[in-house]
Amino acid sequence: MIVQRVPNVRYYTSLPYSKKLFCASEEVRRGLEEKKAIVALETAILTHGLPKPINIETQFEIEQIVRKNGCIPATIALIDGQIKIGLTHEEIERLGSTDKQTFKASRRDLPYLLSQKLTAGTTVSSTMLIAHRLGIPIFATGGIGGVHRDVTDTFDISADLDEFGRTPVCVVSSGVKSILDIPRTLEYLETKGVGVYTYDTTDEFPNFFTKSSGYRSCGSVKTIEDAAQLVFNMLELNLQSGLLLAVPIDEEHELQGQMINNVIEEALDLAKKQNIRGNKVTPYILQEVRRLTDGQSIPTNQKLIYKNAKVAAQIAAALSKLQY
Ligand code: PSU
Ligand code: MN
Repeated sequence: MIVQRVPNVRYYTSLPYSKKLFCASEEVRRGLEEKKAIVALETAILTHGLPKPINIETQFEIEQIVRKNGCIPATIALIDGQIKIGLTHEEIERLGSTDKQTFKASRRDLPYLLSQKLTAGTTVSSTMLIAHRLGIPIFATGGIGGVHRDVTDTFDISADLDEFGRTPVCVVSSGVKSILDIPRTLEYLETKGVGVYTYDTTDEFPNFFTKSSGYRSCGSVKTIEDAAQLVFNMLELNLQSGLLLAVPIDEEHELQGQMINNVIEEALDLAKKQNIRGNKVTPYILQEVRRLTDGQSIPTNQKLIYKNAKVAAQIAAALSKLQY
């Protein structure tokens, strides 16, 4: 049966978006016109999540994986006051190697950073928003932001979560970072009407550095075809809210559970003592986790992103076959 297209499902339309502020690479532009499979990628991992020069290598590898699986990578960042979609190697190197602290662009920061002609890595919230403006419904990353464990004192809830509530993009990630409060994050997503599914044989919600958190997602998605159908339905229903597809890390790359939990506790404690606030919290904790694990968290972080990129690309390829 042919389902009637919903006219305002953005994926199907070539959108009018500000040519002044948005600049897609030739490859992405052509991909969009020809309705090729595209995977959006964020750059806050590059500017704030991983240390130099591993961050740059990792970004190149993620793009390679997306290509190998038949899709176009659309890496998104703010460069000199423009939103770039599809970066050159030079732009990735520049973003990943600037010495002075590069900006971290969340949804709220976009108008200001653009007005000041600045350069910034985009977080999950701003990357979702930009991907959606262009009609790209699949986005791969490591972990999304969420409700912080000390939320009752700090009110720290990532803007990523509200973005899921209002932007129809499927984010493929290893769940939320385990530095966060997982049950509260899941509750918050439920309130926002966001479906959370595990790409595995069970509905166990992953724990970023390890496979299981002890909490459950809304269900399990066992095949790429099912995942593509899920995204297709999100678009056809014109839900105007997103989906989180959580992909657990492969067992051979997991970190040891007790060790990583202790390290996270210590990093959180340090952040509190140093009075780290606002958008500095997540980068600070990730950096301390790296230091306290003697860098052991890095290969795990890379491996999970690579797996997410592969799964996202396979879903995007399958989704492009469902569209007509
Ligand atoms: N996951 C990682 N590393 C990161 C991030 C997520 O493994 O650097 C970034 C993402 O870009 C996410 C952001 O959107 O951290 C969340 O920041 P905050 O908690 O300040 O909202
Ligand atoms: Mn925050």
